[in-house]
Amino acid sequence: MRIVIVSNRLPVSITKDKKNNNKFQKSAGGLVTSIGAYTEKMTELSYAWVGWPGINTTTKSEQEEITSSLETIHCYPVFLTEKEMDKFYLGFCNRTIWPLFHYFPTIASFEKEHYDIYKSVNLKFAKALNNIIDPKEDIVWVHDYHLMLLPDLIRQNFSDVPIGFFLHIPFPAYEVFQLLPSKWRIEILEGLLGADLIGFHTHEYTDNFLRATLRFLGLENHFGVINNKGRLTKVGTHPISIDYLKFNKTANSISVALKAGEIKNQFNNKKILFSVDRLDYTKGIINRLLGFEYFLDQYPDWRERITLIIVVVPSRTGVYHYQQMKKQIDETIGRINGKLSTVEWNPIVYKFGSLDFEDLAAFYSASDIMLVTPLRDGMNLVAKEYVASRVNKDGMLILSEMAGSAKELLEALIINPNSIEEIGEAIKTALDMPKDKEAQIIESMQNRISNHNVFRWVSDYLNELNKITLSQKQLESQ
Ligand code: GDG
Repeated sequence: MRIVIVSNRLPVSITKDKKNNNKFQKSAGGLVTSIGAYTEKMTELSYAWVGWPGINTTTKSEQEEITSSLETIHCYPVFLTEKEMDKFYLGFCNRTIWPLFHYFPTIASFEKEHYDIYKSVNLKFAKALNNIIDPKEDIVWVHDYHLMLLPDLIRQNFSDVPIGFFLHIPFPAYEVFQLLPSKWRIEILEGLLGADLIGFHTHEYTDNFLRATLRFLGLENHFGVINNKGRLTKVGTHPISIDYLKFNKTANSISVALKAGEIKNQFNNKKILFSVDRLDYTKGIINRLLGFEYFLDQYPDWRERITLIIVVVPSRTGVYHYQQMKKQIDETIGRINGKLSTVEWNPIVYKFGSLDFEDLAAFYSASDIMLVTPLRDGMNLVAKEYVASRVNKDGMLILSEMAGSAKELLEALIINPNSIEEIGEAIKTALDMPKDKEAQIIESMQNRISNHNVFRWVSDYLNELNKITLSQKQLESQ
């Protein structure tokens, strides 16, 4: 059996070094962290990964060269033109679906040309897969909102191959999904129903999808199974997770412990609040900064005794709202630091860039409080990674109720990210929390994540996919 993973981006991106040679760079983001943790452990030939290689304009010979070098790591590139990247990726994916599915309808655009190119790029992926899929050996697993039409396009060419689909972002409530023009929303639902199993992070997203299929396609479900003209699709909740041991062991390693010690010394053993996310208006970065400012205004005794370290990883910088968000973050940090800094202290230390894995682990280790405040987030892996990294069972997680992970990490300090006051007060509660209570909370969350780690997520998902394909065969033999 081989798993063919299909996602918009490959787990590695091709970049050019100074001598114009191709080099591989690990792609960023939650999808690659989670699926990559699984593929790293897989044996050769047991998987293939299909996606965009991160580079646009290349000649035919360059494409051939990239294709053969990627083949050595089981990756198969789908090349996109600049126009496709503009209208498909920056356009329909990130100006229509992303804002809409994260409940930002007022900034979503609905341009027909973007949708037309979204369709043609999904078709391009389907054509590429015709040369890759072996229907006797393969299971196909399509990921995320960029490729929602793909399951049905694959199904048209391969009637029996098992197809899974997983959505990494929320599936919105019926009234929000309804904002998509009717032809598009129907095609999207039908596209997804080409899969045997459609997975979501939470029961709410699953229910939203089932309601949409009932209202827009008139399809009932029986315990999550939809029978669409004799073809069964199971719709289920499969909350994604992390490689728990990797984070826990890295945090326990000598090199990371030393780095964490250096960070604490650098900040003179002040309390450290930490946050890290991709640049995104969904992540609630401004409210987090305002929550910290509220805390320092309400509890001035804490000034000069606490620092917020905030890391923002560049993302989608070609989209207007991301450029605006970056400007707003820079200005808000400048304003708060300008207002409160002293000769010896800056309340906020800000990095716009990414950290290497060991540095990220060291910051998780060195931080007394982790702030995760998205306005909306499918799951949020950072919250789970912080908990897994607390080897001494201390520290505290402040977590937005709008993140899928809040459904699992119930013991964290759960806040509503639209309330600056709640964020600020939660910082105070975390600082005042007795050590034994911290230990109880962290341990309980660790137990849950270590049991339900990313490997369990994959195996549960694949078992469920297997079950539904068997039911389909039984139905066909009746
Ligand atoms: C999407 C959904 C869902 C971040 N900065 C650095 C870094 N990261 C890594 C984190 C984490 C990942 O990127 C981010 O994952 P999230 O889940 O927090 O967020 P998205 O990228 O928006 O992911 C999300 C996820 O898919 C999975 O389904 O949870 O809701 O939006 O793993 O560690 N890694 C390193 N340096 C950084 O600076 N090394």
